[in-house]
Amino acid sequence: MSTYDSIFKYYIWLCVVVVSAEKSEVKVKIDQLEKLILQNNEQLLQLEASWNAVRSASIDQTEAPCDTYIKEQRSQLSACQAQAKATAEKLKENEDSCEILLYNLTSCRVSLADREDQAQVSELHLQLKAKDDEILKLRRQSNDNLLKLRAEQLKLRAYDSELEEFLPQNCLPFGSATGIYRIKLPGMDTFYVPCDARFAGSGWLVIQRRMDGSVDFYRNWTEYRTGFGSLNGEFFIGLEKLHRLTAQQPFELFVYLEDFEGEVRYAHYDNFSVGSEQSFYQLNSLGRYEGTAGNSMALNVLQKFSTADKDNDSWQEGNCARRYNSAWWYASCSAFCNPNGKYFKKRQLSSTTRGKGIIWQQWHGFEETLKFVQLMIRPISASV
Ligand SMILES: *[C@@H]1O[C@H](CO)[C@@H](O)[C@H](O)[C@H]1NC(C)=O
Ligand SMILES: *[C@@H]1O[C@H](CO)[C@@H](O)[C@H](O)[C@H]1NC(C)=O
Ligand SMILES: *[C@@H]1O[C@H](CO)[C@@H](O)[C@H](O)[C@H]1NC(C)=O
Ligand SMILES: *[C@@H]1O[C@H](CO)[C@@H](O)[C@H](O)[C@H]1NC(C)=O
Ligand SMILES: [Ca+2]
Repeated sequence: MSTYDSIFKYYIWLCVVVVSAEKSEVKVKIDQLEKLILQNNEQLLQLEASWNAVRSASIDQTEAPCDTYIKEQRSQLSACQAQAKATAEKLKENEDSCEILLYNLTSCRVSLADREDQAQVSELHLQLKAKDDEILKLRRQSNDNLLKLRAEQLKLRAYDSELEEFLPQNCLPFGSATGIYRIKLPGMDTFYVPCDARFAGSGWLVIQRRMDGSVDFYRNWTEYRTGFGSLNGEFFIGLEKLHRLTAQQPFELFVYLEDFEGEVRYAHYDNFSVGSEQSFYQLNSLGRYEGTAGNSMALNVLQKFSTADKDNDSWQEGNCARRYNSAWWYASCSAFCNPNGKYFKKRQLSSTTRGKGIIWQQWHGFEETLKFVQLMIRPISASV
């Protein structure tokens, strides 16, 4: 009897851990089992009682004829034994079904645990989904921000181009600063120019410089129109820019010269202006000369610009630009200057290179070349 009790205890303990639905199902089965076992108990008790009754009866009837009596008792006993056997079989059946129930309960628990895992997994799925949503939201936000940024960049560019209109038109506003600055002329993109306050006061805009021979100045019309070289070193600003600059307002020109002995001289003109490409960038005016190097540009006034591929000089027989490896407002080549000539690293020229170097005829003639040249311009109002 006590083994079944402990089985029931175990069942009850198991039932506690099972979810309510399964719990009630199991409880019904347990109730049925309980009833069965109670019935068995009663039957067993009855058997015991009737066995005891038979035993006392047999003791009471010792005087009855023994043989028949014993026979009767034996058949009764075997009937009892059969009944006991049947009862034992029933109990065994119950035991088996209890085992099955136990097994089912265990698998029930296992599947419950599985479901718990699944719940955890689906919880993770939910969390993942939430993260995905968050990422999507962030992506949208960052896209929005990108669009906003682009809009701001466009605005900035618009402001920039508005600001460009307020950029200086020459080096005057940069005062005594020496450096490379951005300027803006009407109808033209902004561009950079060197401003130089070292040689002749402040506000000078450098338009040409020779200093070491690092840049080839024997170039064609297109290149002289556009300009070339390095703003930090040797360069030519370009005829179109020269025209646009000097068409705006009157400019003065300062030619700074240095020879190989380190001597410095200058030529200053007070009304420098260059015509448009239609006039072949004619040197419209120079104004009055003043200086220490001599007026070697005098004959260039009202001359067109000439390059090796565009002969606009007044020399009928040939091209001065080709003859002197250069490009300039040549007249008939003689009595001139040649700031764009070939750079020689020594002063003295030979008979074959005569006039082909950086010449300032009124100072060193045709046979000697210069070490450093810088042409600069400045609005006339500044010199007052
Ligand atoms: C045990 O589970 C099996 C299959 O799930 C079922 O067929 C059987 O009836 C169950 N037995 C009991 C005693 O609950
Ligand atoms: C001018 O020179 C540049 C550089 O050498 C060259 O690319 C261009 O074709 C030349 N232009 C003409 C018109 O010869
Ligand atoms: C400067 O030269 C231009 C011609 O290019 C002339 O019209 C102007 O009057 C000159 N200015 C002065 C101050 O001489
Ligand atoms: C300038 O040079 C070009 C090209 O060589 C030529 O066609 C034109 O006639 C010249 N103009 C003058 C005024 O010399
Ligand atoms: Ca010619």
